[in-house]
Amino acid sequence: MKNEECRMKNENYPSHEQGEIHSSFGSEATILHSSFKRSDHSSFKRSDHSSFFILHSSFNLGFSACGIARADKVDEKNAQAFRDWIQTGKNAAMQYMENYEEKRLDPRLLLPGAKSIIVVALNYFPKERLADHQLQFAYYAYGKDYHEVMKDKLQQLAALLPGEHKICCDTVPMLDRYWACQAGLGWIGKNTNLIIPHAGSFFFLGEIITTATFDTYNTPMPNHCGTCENCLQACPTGALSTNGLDANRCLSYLTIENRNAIPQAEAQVMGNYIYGCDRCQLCCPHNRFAQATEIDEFSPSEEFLSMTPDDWKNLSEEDYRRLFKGSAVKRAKYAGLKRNIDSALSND
Ligand code: B12
Ligand code: SF4
Ligand code: SF4
Repeated sequence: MKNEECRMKNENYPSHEQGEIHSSFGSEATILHSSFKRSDHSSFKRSDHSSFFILHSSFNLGFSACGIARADKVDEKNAQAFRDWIQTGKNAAMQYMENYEEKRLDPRLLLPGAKSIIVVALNYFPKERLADHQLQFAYYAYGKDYHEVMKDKLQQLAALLPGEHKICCDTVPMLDRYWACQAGLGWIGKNTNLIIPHAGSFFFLGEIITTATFDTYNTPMPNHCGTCENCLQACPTGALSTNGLDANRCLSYLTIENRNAIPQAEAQVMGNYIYGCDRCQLCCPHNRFAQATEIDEFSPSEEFLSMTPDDWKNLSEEDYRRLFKGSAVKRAKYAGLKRNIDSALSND
């Protein structure tokens, strides 16, 4: 029933033509489809203030969506929501989230003279996936570390801009999803992820803060979650509520960022996920639009795809280093991944 309601919502999306930039949300969205062929754009000329030039260039670099917001303070409602999240300890032990609050809530403090924020999305939905009987990794961790891939592409995009700029992908205190909303890329779902219409949420976000100004800016779009609550129900730990996410209970936090034992209550319901968790995205009806990424760096290796529970159980530090060379999985460290494997296998 819930799914049905979402589907009906989807049918209310404005229609769009194949082979065109999806701009049917007007200034709300600047979303690129794979049907928009790279070769079609050779005639576009560079212009320092053309948002379309940036859009076209971002597509050629492999980004799936791009929008531009005016650089400004985070609005008071969202700034307060962020402060409340910290004050109520929902950031668990991620103390870095408490740092640089002033800059996080006003990106103009990150780059003097900042006028615009270009936000891009990079698809990571994998072509090949682990089979259901295998131990699971969140899709975002299948391939190479996204920070490197994103940084490299953002640098190429930024090289086309006049003036000063600052590149951001996780390493800078920014509210990525807030800015993606402001730049019209999508809406923030009840699972707290940024959802792109007709594409879903399996996207990384990145930004360029720039002193450049543009001829067109994007604006936020309405939320299309409707009455759906699939993600709230699918979360095995109750980490999600209509007030957002409590990292203390989130398996993504507990299996990646957390350096202590996984609390018993959460360990018992982690199922076969040993790194991150995608349950609140996999159940989302908007992710039925997900299409496999064309970014080669995000493809999993043969060795990774063929790992059996026994292979994971016997994983040596050397195996770990080989399997996850250049991968974001290094964040959990060998000891963290071993902890997760032991926890998941003890549930069998
Ligand atoms: C800390 C962090 C985590 C923590 C906490 C997650 C959380 N929900 O806050 C943990 C470790 C749990 C985590 C998990 C995951 N993460 Co993470 N994480 C971050 C990080 C570094 C900061 C997020 C943050 O600021 N949280 C604080 C809360 C309060 O902020 P917020 O959720 O963004 O909410 C604000 C806005 O959304 C705004 N808002 C709410 N509604 C609306 C509506 C409108 C119209 C507007 C304008 C704003 C708005 O209000 C809030 C307060 O300001 C970001 C990178 C970054 N710098 O932003 C990546 C990031 C959010 N993570 C990402 C990913 C991929 C994941 C996982 C999917 C990985 C996985 N599979 O295991 C999970 C998803 C879990 C989930 N349901 O959120 C991506 C998300 C991409 C996307 N499409 O949304 C990001 C953006 C990294 C990136 N650069 O791509 N993550
Ligand atoms: S990532 Fe998993 S544990 Fe965290 S909120 Fe989503 S479903 Fe719940
Ligand atoms: S984010 Fe949650 S509530 Fe929104 S459509 Fe997806 S599953 Fe439903």
